[in-house]
Order: sequence, then structure tokens, then C-alpha cells
Amino acid sequence: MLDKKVAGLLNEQLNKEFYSAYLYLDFANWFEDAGLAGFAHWYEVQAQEELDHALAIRTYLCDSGCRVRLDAIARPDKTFEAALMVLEAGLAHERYISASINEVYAGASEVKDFRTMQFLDAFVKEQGEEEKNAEDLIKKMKLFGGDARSLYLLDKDLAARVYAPFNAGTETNA
Ligand code: OFO
Repeated sequence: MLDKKVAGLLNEQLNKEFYSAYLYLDFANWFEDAGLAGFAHWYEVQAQEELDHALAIRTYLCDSGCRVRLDAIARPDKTFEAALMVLEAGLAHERYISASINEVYAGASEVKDFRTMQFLDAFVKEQGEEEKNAEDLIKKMKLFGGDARSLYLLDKDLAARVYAPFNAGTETNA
């Protein structure tokens, strides 16, 4: 059985992961509308990964004897005038999620819940990678986004992203 506060923090994180999936699908919709199908695909894959994160937390909570609560998912309400703004919002969101994961980790550490800390290690690592991916996208857009031909090639490049299931060591991802 998990500490009540740790279980609550994990449940909140689960809902944030569902929101992340929703947000990235909204980004994908923006790029579809802008005619950049490769960027749209990239964010669709990202949304799938976010669902993996949510499901991994759900499995962990269930396996720990906790009742999972699903909250309403807020409607992504940002409007963007340029692709770079979308990418920058993506980086800001990843930084927010990293801070949130760190808070859950700190909560687990406070009550010496080493099992939960170990479970979260994969999330801490994943956040590092996702922040870097978001930063790289911004750099590429700044380098190539101003030229139509280069943007076309970058879009093609992003269309090649392959979905790789997240493995947090839970049954969902086995
Ligand atoms: Fe859930 O991986 Fe980043 O946000």
C-alpha cells in the first residue's frame, strides 16, 4: 500500500499525462491545418507516448492496491500564429512536466518509498530526453524554418518518427 500523499501525487500525474496526450494531439491538429503533415505525425507519436505514461502510472497504482481517479481533461486552449510558437509551447510543457515528476519523486523520497522512486526513474530519464527533443525541434525550426524548401525537407524528416512503446517495467508495457 502506498502512502496516501504519494498515491495522490501519482494520480495527479496520471491525469497530467492524459492532458499531455490531448495537448500534443491539439498541436498535431494545428500542423495538419498548416499543411505540415510530418510535424503533425511527430506530435501524434508524442501523444501516443503520453498515453503510455498515463497507463504505466495507472498500472502501478492498481498493482499497489490504490483506487485510480480519472479527472476531466481540460481543453487545450492556446492559439498559435506560427509553427515556432507551437514548438516553444511544447518545450514549456515538457519543463512543467519534468518539475511535476520531480515533485512526485520528492514526495516519495520524503516517506522513504524507494519502490516508487525506482518506478519513477524511467520517467525522470524520459523527461530529460523529451526536453532535449523539444529543444532540438526549436533549433531546427530556427535554422531551416525560414526557407520553404528546407522546411519541406524538415517536415519529411519528422514524418519518419517511429512510435516506440514506453517501458516503465509495469505489466502495461511488458
Ligand atoms: Fe509524459 O512525457 Fe514528457 O511530458
